[in-house]
Amino acid sequence: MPDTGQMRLYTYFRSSAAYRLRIALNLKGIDWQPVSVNLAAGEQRGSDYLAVNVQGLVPALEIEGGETLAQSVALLEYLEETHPEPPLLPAGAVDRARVRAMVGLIACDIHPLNNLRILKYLKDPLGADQEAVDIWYRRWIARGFEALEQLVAQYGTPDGYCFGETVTLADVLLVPQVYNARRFETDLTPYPRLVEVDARLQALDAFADAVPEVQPDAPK
Ligand SMILES: N[C@@H](CCC(=O)N[C@@H](CS)C(=O)NCC(=O)O)C(=O)O
Repeated sequence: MPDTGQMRLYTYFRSSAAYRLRIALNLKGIDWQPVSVNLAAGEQRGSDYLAVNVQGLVPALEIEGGETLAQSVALLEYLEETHPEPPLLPAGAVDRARVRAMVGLIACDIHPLNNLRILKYLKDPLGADQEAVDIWYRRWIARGFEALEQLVAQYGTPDGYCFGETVTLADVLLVPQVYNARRFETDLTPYPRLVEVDARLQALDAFADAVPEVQPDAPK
């Protein structure tokens, strides 16, 4: 594509990994444009998209200058380094590690187990029915959220977010994961702090504008 100096996000309205990037791009006030990859139609496995991201996963981000990068957490870190305002990591090394631990809890220990290709594989060839897949899905959210609830109780503040008083990368990952949890009817009553922080975040424009249902590729 010609270089317009604008970032392009390869996204799908329902992809929670792409949702993270939509939030971060909005928070940082970056001018970006969506390029839709229809995961339900399998476009991520087509040769056009594989030329963009060899893994066949969204998101991918075409940066100013035309290079394309992949992996949502690497992309979030890239944005943090190149567009430091507003910061999405705290100042001290220990605090940054704590926020990154929350990010890892979601990005490494919940999300990959519940990805579309994993759910499909559970059904075929492994033979799980939809009920078993739903149980699997909710189990890994519950294991992660039980721990995250405690971390947010420890490091969040009563009127703040996952970590302290300002929005961090932990919040950028929390909201899409709570969205997924609700979509699969996970019981969230054991995680009152996560629900509270999620509601506070959703009231912010950067988060509201990133919601799957308001994306141009969402079904009308
Ligand atoms: N670790 C990757 C995961 C990306 C990922 O799993 N993306 C999902 C959507 S949320 C996807 O493209 N799935 C397509 C598929 O499973 O075929 C990241 O954080 O970017």
